[in-house]
Amino acid sequence: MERSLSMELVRITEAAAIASSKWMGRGLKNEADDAATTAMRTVFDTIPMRGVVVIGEGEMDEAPMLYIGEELGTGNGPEVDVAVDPLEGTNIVAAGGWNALAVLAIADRGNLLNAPDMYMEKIAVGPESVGKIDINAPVIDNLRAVAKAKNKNIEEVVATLMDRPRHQDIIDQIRAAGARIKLISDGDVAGAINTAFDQTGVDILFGIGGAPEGVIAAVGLKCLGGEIQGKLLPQNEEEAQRCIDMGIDVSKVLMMDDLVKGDDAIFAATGVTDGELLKGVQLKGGFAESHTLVMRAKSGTIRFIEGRHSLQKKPNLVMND
Ligand code: VTB
Repeated sequence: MERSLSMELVRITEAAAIASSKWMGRGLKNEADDAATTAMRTVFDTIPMRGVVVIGEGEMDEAPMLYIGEELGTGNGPEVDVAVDPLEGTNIVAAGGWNALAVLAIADRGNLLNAPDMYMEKIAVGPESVGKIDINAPVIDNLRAVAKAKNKNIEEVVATLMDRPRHQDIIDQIRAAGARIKLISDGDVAGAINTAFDQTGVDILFGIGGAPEGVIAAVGLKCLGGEIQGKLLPQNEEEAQRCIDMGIDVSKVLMMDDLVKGDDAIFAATGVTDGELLKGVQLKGGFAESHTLVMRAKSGTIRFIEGRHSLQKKPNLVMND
């Protein structure tokens, strides 16, 4: 896969983030999502690649979503799997909260797990703790392992997880272990990626979120040399059957290479609202400023890119009501 595709992905997530940022705090999550999706698709179709969406937002008849099986790109260039979440955190944008991202990952064709849209239990850590965690182990063991790997006391370790009643048991176990917690309202892709950056102050992600988000986070953590483990959690017969049809044994822990094979993969995320790692889009005087993280697993290069975009010259980024 050409490394120049990294910059093309930046253009795509920047466009999606800018378009959706207009909806920040307006209580209209679908509008924010549509704006991101439309912008993402428009820019995608100018990029030289033969992409197929393997992780998207729905089935074909649910347009305008970027649907699973949709072909993206000009139809020339490398054959890639595409995982998209045009707006990771629609509720966040609607409320003007923290850590909404426009996010995208690509890998060589066939290398991303075609994760069904169901829940996944996850545990994720940054590079120091790789190989030390086990999703099947008690919470306290994982906290101790991370503390040791990062040369911290357990009281200094910060776990992050989404604020959900289903996580109460994990929260209780973290508290009993003496570690600290950062609850997030939504957005466990950011939660997982943040574990690989000291400045975010989080060491480990626990909890149950979307499986597609788990695969996207896995690409990011592969680029960062971190680790995520996942277990699919079908909620009913139909979901259980879907896993069987896909040949996935739900009792099996999905490790990094099950989620994303090999290392020819690229991850890009642009902040829509402010987060610990990326600032959100700032709109001022006819310009939009964007903050993007782009990474390539093969080279391990991590770049933070700041963009300044003239909305006059890029009218397609300006959404009309
Ligand atoms: C999860 C999580 C996402 O939405 O899918 C969540 O992975 C939905 O969870 O990052 P609930 O069913 O508990 O609301 C996000 O937070 C945002 O898309």
